[in-house]
Amino acid sequence: MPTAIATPRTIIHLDLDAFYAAVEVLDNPSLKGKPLIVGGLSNRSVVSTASYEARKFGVHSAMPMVEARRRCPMAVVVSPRHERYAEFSHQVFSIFQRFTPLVEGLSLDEAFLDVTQSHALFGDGATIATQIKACVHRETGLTISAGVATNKFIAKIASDLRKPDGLVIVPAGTEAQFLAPLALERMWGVGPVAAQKLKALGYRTIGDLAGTTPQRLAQLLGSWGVAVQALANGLDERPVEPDVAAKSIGGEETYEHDLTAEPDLLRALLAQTERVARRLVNEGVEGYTITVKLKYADFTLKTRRKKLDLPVADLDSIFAVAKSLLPTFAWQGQRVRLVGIAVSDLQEGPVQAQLFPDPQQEKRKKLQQLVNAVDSRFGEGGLTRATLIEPTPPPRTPGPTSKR
Ligand code: TTP
Ligand code: MG
Repeated sequence: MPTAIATPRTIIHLDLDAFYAAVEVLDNPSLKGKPLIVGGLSNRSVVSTASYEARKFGVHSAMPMVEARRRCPMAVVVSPRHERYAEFSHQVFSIFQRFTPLVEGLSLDEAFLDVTQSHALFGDGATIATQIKACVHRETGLTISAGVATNKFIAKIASDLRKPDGLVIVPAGTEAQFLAPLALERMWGVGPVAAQKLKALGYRTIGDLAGTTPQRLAQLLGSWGVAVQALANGLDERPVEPDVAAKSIGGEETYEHDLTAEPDLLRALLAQTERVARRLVNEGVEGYTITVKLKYADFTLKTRRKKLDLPVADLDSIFAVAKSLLPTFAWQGQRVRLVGIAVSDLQEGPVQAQLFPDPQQEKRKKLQQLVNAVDSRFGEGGLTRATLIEPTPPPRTPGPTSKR
């Protein structure tokens, strides 16, 4: 009997280029092309990051600010604005989510995506990475580097090789060949001390590590040596583990004709909410935060969000919040080209130990499950509730406050 050969996975590692510095340049274009350092202003601070122009002078993350200024006295120094970076991060991660739910964030600017199941919809790994890079650039102005490979280890090394704005693809079967010439400093788990020790023994490249025995590496590096040897041979089985809490589920659409009337906006919002509610239930999650997003004809993007006391996953609850957020946008007189909604602060649902479950909410959840079942039999939009989009009466109390 022929043995089944497992299809290789497609893993993409993505990492924004000079992230904090790039955001500062977007918000203040006069900084473009200049050496820029982001970090605290006191003498005891360290560098958070430096623009590529400042890196030419030897400035890098974690360097004492005093030393950085000495190396690059003409650099502009700005202090970090974490909330602003989080907003960009949120936007970038919501782009990742369009291509796969399997997104594992490592930091604000870095994630692994497993797109093995996304090929039928979006193409091969290289095509998906290219699309993600284009979306990130078009929608945020940032550049991001990507590595595409059959596992996390190779994808991460690949994304770093051609920074900034890099794209490196390592086809299945070429992993060991790709790694062999690389300096052993690029190895995960080989810190500067271990690297020194290995170099003294004549090891220079990852290929040198691959060629030795696991026993020998275990002697040199301790128990970690066996894993290092497997990695050096391009073997890494670790799965991409999505972080539910950091994730958001969203839907948005750019309309061919700009929307100007409230019923049209509500219809658009409802259509997106239906998609989102369906996905939430399918993925078995519910969320606390609802964000509505409008893009006007002049491309300005506005968002409003509301955090709820209880998580929701059903169409009616999400749409009610979305509808209540609409009056908080100054959309009248604007032409709206894009409408979007997202649910975030997710958790696995439903909540197990709710002391007094809200029967209404339970009912709505059941109804949503039913809608999903009908839709999967009759195609999307099998059931749409027209009553949901009746005109909103003018709010008698001020609308919900927004974070932004
Ligand atoms: P990195 O991805 O390590 O660096 P980077 O995005 O600035 O540059 P590149 O990826 O192109 O090499 O880190 C992401 C952000 O995290 C960075 O912009 C600032 C912050 N950071 C710190 O605050 N301190 C640090 O020591 C590091 C490494 C990063
Ligand atoms: Mg980065």
